[in-house]
Amino acid sequence: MSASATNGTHYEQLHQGRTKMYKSKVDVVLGAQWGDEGKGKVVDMLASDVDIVCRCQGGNNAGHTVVANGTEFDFHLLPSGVVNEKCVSVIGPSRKVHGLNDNLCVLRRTGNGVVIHLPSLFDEVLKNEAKGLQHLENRLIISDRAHLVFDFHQHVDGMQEAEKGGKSLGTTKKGIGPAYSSKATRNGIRVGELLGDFNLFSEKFKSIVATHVRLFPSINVDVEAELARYKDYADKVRPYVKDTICFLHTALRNGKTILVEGANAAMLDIDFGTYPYVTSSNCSIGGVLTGLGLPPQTIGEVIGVVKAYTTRVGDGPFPTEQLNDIGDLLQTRGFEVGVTTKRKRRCGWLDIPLLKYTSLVNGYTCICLTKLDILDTLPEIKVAVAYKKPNGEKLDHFPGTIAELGNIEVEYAVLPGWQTSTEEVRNFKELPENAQSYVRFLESELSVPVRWVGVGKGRESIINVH
Ligand code: 2SA
Ligand code: GDP
Ligand code: MG
Repeated sequence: MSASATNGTHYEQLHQGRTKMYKSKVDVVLGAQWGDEGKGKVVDMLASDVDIVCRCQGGNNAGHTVVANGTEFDFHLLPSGVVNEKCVSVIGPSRKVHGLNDNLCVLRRTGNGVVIHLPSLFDEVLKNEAKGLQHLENRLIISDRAHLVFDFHQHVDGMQEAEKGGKSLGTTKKGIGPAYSSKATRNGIRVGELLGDFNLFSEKFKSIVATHVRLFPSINVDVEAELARYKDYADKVRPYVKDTICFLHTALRNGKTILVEGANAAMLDIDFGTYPYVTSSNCSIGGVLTGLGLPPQTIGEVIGVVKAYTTRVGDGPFPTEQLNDIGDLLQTRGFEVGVTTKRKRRCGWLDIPLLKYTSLVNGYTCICLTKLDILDTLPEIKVAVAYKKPNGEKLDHFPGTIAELGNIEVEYAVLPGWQTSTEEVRNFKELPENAQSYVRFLESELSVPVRWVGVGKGRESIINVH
C-alpha cells in the first residue's frame, strides 16, 4: 500500500477522524437457537431503561411471552416492551411520543422488514387491552414500507405444507413464507400503498390475487369483499403509519435509546439456518440493519438469548434431540408448547457447536441464559461439544446442508447436575456450585460473558451474573 505524502497510507487515513454522528446506540436481543429461548422476557427486563422498542423482521408467526406481576402476556406482532408499567405510566399522547419529548417512552415500531397481517394485529391490540395494557394505540408506529400478509397468503401457506406431505416444514401457517415470496418477486403490497390511492391498491390487490389463483386454482378469494374490508383497515391503521427510518435516526441523534426485539432465531434464519427448515426472514443481526434501515455503526450490545437446553418447533434436523425420557422431561418441566400454534416443542441437550456458529454470525457481546431452573432435577446433564464426521474427524464448521448435518455424530460432555431448586435464587453465588459450573462452562466454550441467568417465568426470576 502506498504512503500518502502527509498523513500515512490511504488505509490509515480511512480509519482516522471518524465523526460521531449518533449520541446513542441500538441494543439487540436475538434468539441464539431455534427460537423460544425467552426473548420476550429479556426484552421486558430491559425495556424499562430504553426509549424505543422495535421489531425488525418476521410476523405473527412469532410468539413472545412476558409474565409480569402474575399476568401472562403473549405477543405476536406487538413488542414485549409494551408491558413495562413504568413506561406505560409516562407515555403521553402520540404526538408527544412522535416528537420524542418524553423522558421515557417505549413504543413498538414495526420496521420495514416485518410482514403484517392487519386483522391479527388489531385482534392482538384488543386482547391485550382487555388484559390491562393501556394506550397501545398511542405507542405504536408502523413502517409504511412493511409488507402486508393477506388471508390468501395464509391459505397458500397451509396448502404448500399439505402438498409437501411427509416433507412439510412445519410452518406456523401464518402466511409468512408466501408473504415474503410476494415481496421478493416484487408483487407484494406495502402498508404505505394501502394508505395511498385506493384505486391503485385495488389494482395491485387484484393482480396479486390473480397471480396466486393461477398458481393455486383452489384458493377462493372474494376480491370485492376483501377490498371493502381493507378499505376499513386503511382507516384503522392510518394513524400508526410513519416513515420509521428518519424517526429512528432522529432518535439516535437525540440520544434516545433503542432496543430491537429479534423474532424467531438464528437457526431459523433464511440464510444461516437449517435451510429449507427455516422461516423466510433474516432473524440474525443482518435482519436488524435491513429491517429497520440502520447502519452497522449504530449497533451497541448484541444479547444472545440461549435456553439452557435446546428446543425446536416444526420439522427439520436437530442433532441433540432426545426422543426419550429426557426429552419428555424437558418438554413437560419446561412447558415447551408453541405460543402461536400450541404445538409441542421438540427438546434436547444444549448444543455448543450450534451456539458457536450463531455467535460467529451474530457477534454476541453477552448472553442471557434462560430456563436453568428446568434442569434442576437432573442428576447429570449432557452438553454437545463437537460434531464429528462418520470417520471420527471433528467438524471445524457448522454443516451447510441438511445432508451433511444428518450425517454427523454428536460428542457430548457430561456435567454433574445439582438436584436442588434454583427458582428462588437471585444471586449468582447462591446458585448450587454445579449450576454455577454449568454457566461458566457455556461462557468459556463460547468466550462470551453470560450476563443474566433465568430461573423462572416471572420478570423477577433473573440473576445478574456480573
Ligand atoms: P414460518 O411459519 O414460515 O415462519 O415457519 C417456518 C419455520 O419456523 C419455525 N417458527 C418458529 N419456531 C419457534 N417459535 C416460533 N414462534 C412460535 C412460538 C411457534 C409456535 O413462539 O412458540 O407456536 O408453533 C416460530 N415461528 C416460526 C416454524 O416452526 C417452522 O419450522
Ligand atoms: P420467545 O419466543 O423467545 O420470546 O420465547 P417464548 O415465549 O416462545 O417461550 C419461552 C417460554 O419460557 C415462555 O413460556 C416463558 O415464560 C418461559 N421462560 C422464559 N425464561 C424462563 C426461565 O428462565 N425459566 C422458566 N422456567 N421459564 C422461562
Ligand atoms: Mg416464541
